[in-house]
Amino acid sequence: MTSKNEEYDFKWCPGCGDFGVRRSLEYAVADWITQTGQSIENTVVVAGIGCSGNMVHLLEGPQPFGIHGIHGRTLPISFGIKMGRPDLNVVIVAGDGDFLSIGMEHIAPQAQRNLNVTAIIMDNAVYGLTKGQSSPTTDMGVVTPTTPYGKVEGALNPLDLYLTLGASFIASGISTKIRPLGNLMSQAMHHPGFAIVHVQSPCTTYNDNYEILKGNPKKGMAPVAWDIPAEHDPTDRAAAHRVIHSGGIPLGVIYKQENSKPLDKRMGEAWAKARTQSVEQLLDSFLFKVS
Ligand SMILES: Cc1ncc(C[n+]2csc(CCOP(=O)(O)OP(=O)(O)O)c2C)c(N)n1
Ligand code: SF4
Repeated sequence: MTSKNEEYDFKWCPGCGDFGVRRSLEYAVADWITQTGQSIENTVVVAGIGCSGNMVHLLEGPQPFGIHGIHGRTLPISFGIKMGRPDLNVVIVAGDGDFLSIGMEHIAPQAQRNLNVTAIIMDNAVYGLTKGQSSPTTDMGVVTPTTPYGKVEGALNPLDLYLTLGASFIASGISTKIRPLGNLMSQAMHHPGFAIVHVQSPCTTYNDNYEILKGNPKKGMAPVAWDIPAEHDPTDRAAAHRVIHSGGIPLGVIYKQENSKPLDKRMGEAWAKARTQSVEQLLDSFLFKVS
């Protein structure tokens, strides 16, 4: 994709949080181009399946490359891209259903590899595209089409999961704070390693939780989302753990591993050690020799 597909007829519902996330991503990609001097074609957006994944078709302005693959497989696709072209700025856009349910098994290996990509996860706590079924982040007890008597499982804490699995950069944002969210995405793109920006992006049709997140003083409702204080040291893993377990939704950079070495660097070092062999030597090494 190098030009916007005008014939693509998918539209987000009015007020969908993904509009804000898109704007933030456009700012972050523009910043990336200014700061690195790379062309827009050096950025590749790898999309999951869901309303959120449709972002790859709905970006405004200059277009990066884009891949709309299969449900839950943004990470393996990104892994393939980075193995072939480690120089590309790979950005994943996916929903909580795509990334944390069907796609969950891929997070641990890529975190351990420290794959150098940025994953932007739009969390609306439902499967939006398929009409509001419960997702891993839906709270226990919530009634959805797949949980008509209330969800019986607990809700996953994605930030805790990312920290446990070894992601080397973890940030949390909200779709209503467009510039701060764009700034988190920029930091994630510049981080050398596996960076996740987990975004609260409400679904106005199936789970409109804007008021819960932002609060409503007229109704005496305190916001659930809160800004991480400036004193927080994101390189301190124990402090990151405390932030995640402080309750509510912390907003800002939670964790950033110091001296993070991405997979492409490690691979380069391994290749440098590898012995070069001629075709004859290689074939010879497979021969079964009888002495
Ligand atoms: C293998 C496979 N299983 C199921 C589906 C159906 N499906 C499409 S999108 C989706 C969930 C989307 O939820 P989420 O990732 O949270 O994105 P949202 O639509 O909420 O942005 C599902 C289950 C599919 N497309 N492919
Ligand atoms: S169904 Fe929900 S997530 Fe999907 S476009 Fe509409 S508001 Fe957004």
